[in-house]
Amino acid sequence: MKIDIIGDIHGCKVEFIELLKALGYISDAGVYRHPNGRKLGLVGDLTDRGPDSIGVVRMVSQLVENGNAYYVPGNHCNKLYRFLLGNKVQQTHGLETTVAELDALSTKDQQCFRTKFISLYENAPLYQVLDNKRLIIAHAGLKKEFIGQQGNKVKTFVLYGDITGEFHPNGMPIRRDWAQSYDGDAWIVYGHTPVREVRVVNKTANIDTGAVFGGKLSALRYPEMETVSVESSMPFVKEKFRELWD
Ligand SMILES: [Mn+2]
Repeated sequence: MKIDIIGDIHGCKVEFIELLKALGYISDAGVYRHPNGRKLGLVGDLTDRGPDSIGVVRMVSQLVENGNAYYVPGNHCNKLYRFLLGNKVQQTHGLETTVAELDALSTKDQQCFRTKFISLYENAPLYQVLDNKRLIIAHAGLKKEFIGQQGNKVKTFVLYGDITGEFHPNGMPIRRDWAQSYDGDAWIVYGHTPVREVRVVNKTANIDTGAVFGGKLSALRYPEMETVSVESSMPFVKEKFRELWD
């Protein structure tokens, strides 16, 4: 199978469309598809912080419904889902921007968005195993021993990464670099932790190049393992890129 896996979009709809075009996707009245039948893989965190979270969800929802995309949820998707269910969640870390977009919609459009997103989220697996188990997409990655497993430990890992429960002095959660010890046969393609360039370690690829923090929106073309990126129009936020910490 041929698939273009795209990292965390976070409401950057303009960059998303530009990347789809750069990858050769064509729009038929706003519905994107690839003339050679390539599929999209979306590793979650569609919303929050960027300018058009609702527009990105609408596009992805349609792509998944038409069978042109595989989607797995990220931690921001999980939080928006809990918000839409009516749970008490803190409107911070970018959720406040998505909620502001929602508040600006008519009641009917709010209901429509809610139904769409809940359906997208509930129909998504924690991670997708593709191409005869040769490729896995998961928001924050997956350890070899979790492949084929479900449950809360796996859910926490795919949503938040290999966290310790401790924090850096700047308030960011400590995340272990699980990719360094990954020795599985399947490629694990993931996002969640912004890096300046797509980072390949063992058979893992971090494709979150920080679009919403002024980096790039990137796609990894599988099986070619080529990267295609577009520059972000957002202001650069140096402290969001761990490799740039002093
Ligand atoms: Mn994330």
